[in-house]
Amino acid sequence: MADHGIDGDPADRVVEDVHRVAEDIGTMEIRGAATIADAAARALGTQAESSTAETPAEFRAELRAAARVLYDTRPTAVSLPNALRYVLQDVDGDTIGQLRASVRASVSEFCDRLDTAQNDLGRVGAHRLRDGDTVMTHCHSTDVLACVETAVEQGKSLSAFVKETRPRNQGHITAEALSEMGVDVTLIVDSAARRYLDDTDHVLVGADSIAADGSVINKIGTSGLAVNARDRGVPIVCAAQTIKLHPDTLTGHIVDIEMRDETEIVDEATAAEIGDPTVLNPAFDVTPPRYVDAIVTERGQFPPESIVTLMRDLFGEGTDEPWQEP
Ligand code: RUB
Repeated sequence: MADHGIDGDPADRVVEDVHRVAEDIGTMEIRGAATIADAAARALGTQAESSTAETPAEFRAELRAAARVLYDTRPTAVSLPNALRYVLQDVDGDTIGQLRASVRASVSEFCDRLDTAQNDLGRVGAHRLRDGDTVMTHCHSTDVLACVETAVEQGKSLSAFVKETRPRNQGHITAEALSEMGVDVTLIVDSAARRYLDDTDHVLVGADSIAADGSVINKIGTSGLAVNARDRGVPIVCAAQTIKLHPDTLTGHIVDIEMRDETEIVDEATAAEIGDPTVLNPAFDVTPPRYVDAIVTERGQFPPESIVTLMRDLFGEGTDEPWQEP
């Protein structure tokens, strides 16, 4: 019997499906902040449904262990811990059946809210887009796509410069999605962005995290694009549901920027041919608020510097980590 009153290590009872989701997040089979949040919440639901715990204490410990497996996958998108927090904070009941039902309800409520928030955000963001406008995108953001899709549904005809977004080429996913919506898509290499900004009406990017000072943490290359857009006088808008607000930055926490494997940039044989240089592969960067015109959320549009007020309303002054052992 362990100190916390349960048999064995709860980590050993995290179900295979949760490990699979964690693996898919780590390898980016599941990617993008909103999609990661949805998958993580559902994985906690799977853990609850599959649990063979014999006591409520065991059940709760297993759930926390599953959350830790998911939490440890990727560090930058705050939607992941925010999703885990949402599901874990209200696990309520005296029996395993009640606890399971409580998790089921929280997961379903969370995923519904995520969908609703994205639709609402899409309607807010679509107001910025006019018939005939051209947007420029970076990476693949479902929040950005929601804005464009709503505008298209409103009958607006749009064109897009889509940056391919090295090294993983998420721009290809964006290009396909925009084409399916009927947007006229032009794919460009990342370094061609400045060349085409003079033909662009809006730069639209998503976010993995928004810091309390209004900084936008998003796919590497966002900050360079924003600086260029400001120089060319093109507004840069970040579409980000409030689940992307990083509550820990209210208390001075710095958002951890994920460093990914160098083989995403250059394979081992090519690296050897070119003298085995040091390769650095940061997945995200930080765009200071002075380069961002607006953050579009499901609660409306905000100048980045004012986002702290919304963050405080939603999260209070700080957060806990309910996946840690009490
Ligand atoms: C994805 C990325 C996206 C945000 C927002 O990075 O930077 O812009 O996650 O996406 P990666 P969404 O491909 O490394 O996960 O709007 O879908 O939440």
